[in-house]
Amino acid sequence: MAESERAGEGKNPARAASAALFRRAQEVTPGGVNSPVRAFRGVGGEPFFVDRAAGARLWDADGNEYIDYVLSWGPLILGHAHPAVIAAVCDAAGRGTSYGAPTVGEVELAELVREFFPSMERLRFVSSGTEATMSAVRLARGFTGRDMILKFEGNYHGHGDSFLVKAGSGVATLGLPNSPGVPAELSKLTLTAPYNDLRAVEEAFRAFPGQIACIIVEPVVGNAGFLAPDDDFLSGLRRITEADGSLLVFDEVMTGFRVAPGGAQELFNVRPDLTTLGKVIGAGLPVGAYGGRREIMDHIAPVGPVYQAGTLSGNPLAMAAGLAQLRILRDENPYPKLERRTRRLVAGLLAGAAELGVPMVGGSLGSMWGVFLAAGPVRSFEDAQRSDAALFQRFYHGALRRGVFFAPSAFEAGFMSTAHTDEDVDETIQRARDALREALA
Ligand code: HOZ
Repeated sequence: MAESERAGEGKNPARAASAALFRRAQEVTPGGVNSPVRAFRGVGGEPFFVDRAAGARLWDADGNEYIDYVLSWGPLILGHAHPAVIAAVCDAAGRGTSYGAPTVGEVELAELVREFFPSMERLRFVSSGTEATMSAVRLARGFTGRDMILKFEGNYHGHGDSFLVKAGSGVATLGLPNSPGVPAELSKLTLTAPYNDLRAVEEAFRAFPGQIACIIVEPVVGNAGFLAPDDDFLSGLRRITEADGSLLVFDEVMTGFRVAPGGAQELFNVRPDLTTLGKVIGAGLPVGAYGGRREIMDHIAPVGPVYQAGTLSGNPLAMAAGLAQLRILRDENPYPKLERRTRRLVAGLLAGAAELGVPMVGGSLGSMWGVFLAAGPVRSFEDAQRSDAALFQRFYHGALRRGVFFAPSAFEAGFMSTAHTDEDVDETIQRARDALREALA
């Protein structure tokens, strides 16, 4: 496509229907959204409202088309509305939407998840990633008899009370270091350390020996932008927790089935005590899971005394969707192709920035990726906060006007699906370069 034609794609698309919906939504919902990052406060302007999606694409209420790299914040590895997933959901729905009693789908999905994640010797389904992390931490506390936990700055583990201390994702996007409503006494039990800083972790364990129930970590961070662990970081956490009798919890809500089929624990060969997973095991339907060593999981009711329950846990529609997606991932192994395509995207974005003289760094693992408009290496949340927020906002809207939907915050990762083609990726690189050129002007 000629450059003059491409420039036309930068014109403001009509968004009257989205604007009207956003006005209506704000009358009934705080900020007009049901999850804060969606409100676009991280990039300014207003969100579009989605009408439908298929494969790698979304269409908004005004009919504008976007190549989607948010993918419902990760779970849609096969893209939107994959025929096998839709067929499985429709078939399950025809047999009832919820029973509050066990089904074969729960057993089959648990067995399949364990094939990918052997460290999850026993696992329990819940309804969201937040529920999974809250339950895992309760279990860690119940198992060890300790109250403190340690998390990392810029890591986000859902909106459970214990996690809203120096958290990433929407908490970072809105600049809310701690949330009112969380009792100070509870926040005091959450210690924090900079990501990739083993010395800080060692100091915390020296200060509170035998008192920290667990370390919970995004082994590859997706909620402060994309941050990869240093070579010795995850194995260092394993060593420190083991020495202290504390548990290591990998929050693989974002990384599970993404950075490798078996998540970061497979990629980095570190076996956590507990793992949490999210919507990916339901192909985007509301589901999560936590699991780990058998003797720890046996502390959960009804076997043990740590209580956790839910009517929608193991919901039959979510189980059916998850089984459809994970069976395809197991049988077709799209991972090498996904990884190559994700690398192609990041390399193209970096090359475009370099051509324009814009400092940008970035990377990917498997089909999870991210870039920062920053010069130096970005290894921590503090580094991530040094990226150029004003330029990111202009770049973001330029890309959106050109039909590319990146996450509306500098503190979120991007994703790739099997539905994205090389042509989609090349088109994205070109449009992003045009958006960056415009943002500089
Ligand atoms: N906090 C989520 C991403 N890390 C965003 C959830 C949403 O808005 O759907």
